[in-house]
Amino acid sequence: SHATSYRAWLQYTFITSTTYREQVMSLLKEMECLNGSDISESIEQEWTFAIRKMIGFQPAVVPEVKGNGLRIVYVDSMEKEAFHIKNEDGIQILAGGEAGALYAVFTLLRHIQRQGDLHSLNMKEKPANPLRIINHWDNMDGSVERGYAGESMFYRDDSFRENIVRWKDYARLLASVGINAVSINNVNVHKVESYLITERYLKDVARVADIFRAYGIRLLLSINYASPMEVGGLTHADPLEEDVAAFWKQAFDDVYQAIPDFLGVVVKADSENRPGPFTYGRTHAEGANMLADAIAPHNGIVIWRCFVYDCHQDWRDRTTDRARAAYDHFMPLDGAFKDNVILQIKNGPMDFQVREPVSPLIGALKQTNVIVEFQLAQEYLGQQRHAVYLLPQWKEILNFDTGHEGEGTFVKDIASGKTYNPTHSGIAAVGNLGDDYNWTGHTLAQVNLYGYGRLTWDPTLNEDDILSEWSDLTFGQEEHIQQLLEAILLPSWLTYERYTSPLGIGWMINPGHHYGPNIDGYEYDAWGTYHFADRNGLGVDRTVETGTGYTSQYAEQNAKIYNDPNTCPEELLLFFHHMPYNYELTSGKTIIQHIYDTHFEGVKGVESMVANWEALEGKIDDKRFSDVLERLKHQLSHAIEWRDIINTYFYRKSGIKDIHQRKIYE
Ligand code: GCW
Repeated sequence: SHATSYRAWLQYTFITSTTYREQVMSLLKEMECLNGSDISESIEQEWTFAIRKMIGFQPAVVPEVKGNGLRIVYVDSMEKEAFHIKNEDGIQILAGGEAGALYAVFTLLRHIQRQGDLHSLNMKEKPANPLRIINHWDNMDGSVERGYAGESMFYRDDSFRENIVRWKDYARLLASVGINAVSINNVNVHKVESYLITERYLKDVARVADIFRAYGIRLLLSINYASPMEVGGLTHADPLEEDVAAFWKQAFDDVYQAIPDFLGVVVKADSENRPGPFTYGRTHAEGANMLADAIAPHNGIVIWRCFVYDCHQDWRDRTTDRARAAYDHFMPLDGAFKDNVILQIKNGPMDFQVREPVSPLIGALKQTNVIVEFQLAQEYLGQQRHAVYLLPQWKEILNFDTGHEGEGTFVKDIASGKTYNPTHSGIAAVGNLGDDYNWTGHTLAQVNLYGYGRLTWDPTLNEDDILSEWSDLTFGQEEHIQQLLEAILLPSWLTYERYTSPLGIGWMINPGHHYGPNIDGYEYDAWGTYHFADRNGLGVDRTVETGTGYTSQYAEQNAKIYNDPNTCPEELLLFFHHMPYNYELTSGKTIIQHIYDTHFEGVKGVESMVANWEALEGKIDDKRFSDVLERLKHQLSHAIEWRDIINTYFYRKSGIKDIHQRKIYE
């Protein structure tokens, strides 16, 4: 009974329409075989397996398709990952390379599962983003940092697991939505993981790479900046010293010896107490460029994360602003990084909160390769116990106009490379997977992985269409099911926002594990995440005149809008301004009344999620039905906890009553 959950959106459910099946049988009874490479084998396997399951016959793989059948033709003039599926003298896939053909096959299978028309086929696609990455935060002891779906699927007890089938199924899931790169260890690289780039583990890493390679996915490893000392036995890790450079050169030679198409490394340096070039008085550029030079002979890349801020702040100090940090650190280095270095920037300036403005670094860096980082793991969004469909949030971010090259400088075009034409660019996301039977803990969290892939492939897809695709593929093509899932998931991000922290303020969660409400949990802590609520109001003053000046990091137009509470988008009002409780919003409500109202509404929202899910009983398999129901019920009780704690807290602070006299505990 775990199998349906495990198959996620690759169910390949038997199609009951005889007419449609007969059509597929006649048009696609054979497939012309390919050249026998790893990817070719995957293509043939995926195609024949899925057709057999959906249609009930096994298409023959033949040297030459004579009549009707599927033919794959490689076209030199097309880009490697691009394809064109058409019905002209039979169904043909034109592709720029094997990866393109693989993506085409998955696209066609999706089309067939949804009983799409096969006569007028004409699908011409190529990915918008060159790099479409999942970052795992897996540790070799088997734990996953911010993992909410069981243990690591890669490691246990400081060794690689014998998990070939699962790795392959994972690769299939990823390739089916166009992901082309994966890093398999936590960016916080501890002692044991530092040895992943050495003989001790390279054979195992290569085994994973082999499996992924057959699905067009390239491997990345996170590295420890102090490895020259911890692994190499040197006394320092100064990037400008020759012995350090030599250590890395040798390390990369070894890695490429084992994995010739290794993509590169991910580095978290001088961030949250991790080692980095600062120790030696070197800049991020000096630190990254040394690695870039060492890996360049193998055409590797260095992905350097920008999550750098003062994590030993003093809450008494109102001038230091964590939100400013990434821009302050990296903006002066624009243009100083080598061509094979890419800066990976979190979508917001803080840390994956339910609502943040877009990071001001995105768009501002014009001469530097950039990757935008999202988080599929719902660290601050209910940890995959709450159902939150993340696509609406990502769409908003990707469609944000940074204004750096005039009107219309959208985040999605910066990520895709369209705006500045960099050597490398794309999108990465922290994964939400583990070894749970359903991959993502919450079965509905599968939609975020699916949607992430689809959106990085084509950021112009909208969240509704992605959701209906996913729902058809995952739960069957029934309108009623789809409508209920839409009712549950489309508003779920806003619902989550309503019952948690208001108007862009963020945080208000329990320190450490980050689950559940704790309004003052971080208020007097060192992490720079404050709300500054007092008896008159709350919010962080980030204006130029009286605050931290953060607003000035945006292009002029945005800076102006954010700097003024009257023009600041209200959902971000408290991110940028400290405002009185009785300030009137455009809705005519005061801030305090808005807080009360949204918290009552948020709980109502979850109530209807539960009711809508209950209406699915008997329409989907019992296992998925009851597992999700259990989580939704937990979400409801937890939303009530959030509502009551937030409402009581602000009632006590402000002394202002709810005008509707609902129950607020005193
Ligand atoms: O979101 C924070 C997490 C840390 C994480 C860090 C990062 C891997 O709380 O657990 O460390 O971000 O992105 O590096």
